[in-house]
Amino acid sequence: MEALKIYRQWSFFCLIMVILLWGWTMNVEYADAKSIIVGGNEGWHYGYNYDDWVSKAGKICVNDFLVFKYSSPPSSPFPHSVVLLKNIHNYRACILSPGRVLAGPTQGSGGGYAFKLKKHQNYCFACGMGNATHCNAGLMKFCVKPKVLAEC
Ligand SMILES: [Cu+2]
Repeated sequence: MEALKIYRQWSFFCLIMVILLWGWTMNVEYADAKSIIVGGNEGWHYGYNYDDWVSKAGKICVNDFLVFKYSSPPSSPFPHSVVLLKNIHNYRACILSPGRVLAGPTQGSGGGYAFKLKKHQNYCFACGMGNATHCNAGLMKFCVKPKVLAEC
């Protein structure tokens, strides 16, 4: 009888530990997700060095959101967009066409356009406007590889 009682107490203890551990790991996975405004106070505009910005942006992690903020055409004569480039070669040469347009000129106003970094992989972004001049001369391009959660 005594052995059964100890066994029951022990299994109850184990169950509680599993629940606590599960709660803790879930917390680790979701509590740290941040929204990072691309360019900080500068936002997403022509002539700001986004390679430089991303190198100083601090830890960018899997599940974080990158938020692109830029004004819409009526209030801004220089519309912007957000393109997810196909690879790092296309980033270097500003080749936009095989990329995917994530947000058009009207999607950067208000809270901005948020993109979730779901995986531990390289993501390269550029502005798709002006026949790639915003990407080339305007420096509106950068790549980021979000850190795995264990490193965040
Ligand atoms: Cu642009």
